[in-house]
Amino acid sequence: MKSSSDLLPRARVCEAAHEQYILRFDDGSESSAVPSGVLRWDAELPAVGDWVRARRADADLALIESVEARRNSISRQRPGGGGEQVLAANVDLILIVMGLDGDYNLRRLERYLVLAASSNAEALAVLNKQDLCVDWPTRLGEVQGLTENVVALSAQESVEAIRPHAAGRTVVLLGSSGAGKSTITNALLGERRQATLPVREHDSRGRHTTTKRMLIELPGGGALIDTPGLRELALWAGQDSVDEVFAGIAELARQCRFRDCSHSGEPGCAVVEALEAGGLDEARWASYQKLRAEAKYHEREADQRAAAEEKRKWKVIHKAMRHHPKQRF
Ligand SMILES: Nc1nc2c(ncn2[C@@H]2O[C@H](COP(=O)(O)OP(=O)(O)O)[C@@H](O)[C@H]2O)c(=O)[nH]1
Ligand SMILES: [Mg+2]
Ligand SMILES: [Zn+2]
Repeated sequence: MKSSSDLLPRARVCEAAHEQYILRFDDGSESSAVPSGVLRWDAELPAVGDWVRARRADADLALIESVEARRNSISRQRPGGGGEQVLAANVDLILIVMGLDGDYNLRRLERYLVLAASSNAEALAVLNKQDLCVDWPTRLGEVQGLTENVVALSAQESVEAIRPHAAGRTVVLLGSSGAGKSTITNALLGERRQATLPVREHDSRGRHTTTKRMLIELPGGGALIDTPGLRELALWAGQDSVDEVFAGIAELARQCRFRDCSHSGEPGCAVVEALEAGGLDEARWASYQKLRAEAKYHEREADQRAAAEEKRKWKVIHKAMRHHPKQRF
């Protein structure tokens, strides 16, 4: 359906914080922006990566009137449990950046892979700081056991392994603070746009040099979204996304004798057999169960939330009908 806002200039959200936005218009100009009153009423506020229509209020302020339907979005559970937080919208590729120093953690990588699976964006694991890890081939092999899409590199030397994946696409960089996201961003841009800071020696942890999510256009098409490290990454994903990432394990668990096997000692349990035979890694199995339980909890919560929202909508409609009995809805 065409609406009047379709006639307004189109722009992409480059930054979003506390209802303050930076937009980049199709003509290349940039402007600060705030949501219009109508949009605020709509509740679904834009996120970085969204395409919007905006009215220029004056030389350096625009009013966002509408948000285009998202192709996809990357979301987590808002820290503190307040529902969905969209980290980025309309994303083609997620670079999961992990340092080959103390940052290296397969369990965290699995969590990111589930996040990617639930967003329907492609994921590429980037093992960075190859120069700091003599044993990097072993780690590369470990990660290849989780996903086929992985590259190992030193962002300080070359990011050419990433370039063909990023060309012409919207790419979001996720990973711990200090993993090298801003270094990769700068290298892909060919300029030092994002500030970077050394990590602490003893635990490889970075400081939050990048303080907000920010979309930056790539020369030759495409865009990068650099992000601060996420301290918390509670899943906004269903159990099917977990099964997608752990395809082999999900398949194995379906081979137990009893369909509702809890894998805790029933006869004919394919999981216990595989654990005993050494074909299934204990840590990976534990990780699967943990993420599966978290996703199940999320599904239940999302259902309750949807039911509450439905109820609220009908309440508003009934109220309006009482006040305007002649009006049709
Ligand atoms: N040795 C080494 N250090 C790197 C590499 N890539 C990034 N760093 C350093 O790691 C630190 C954190 O990088 P930064 O890009 O700010 O990480 P971010 O927090 O993920 O954006 C900086 O001091 C970078 O210079 C690499 O490939 N090798
Ligand atoms: Mg950074
Ligand atoms: Zn079983």
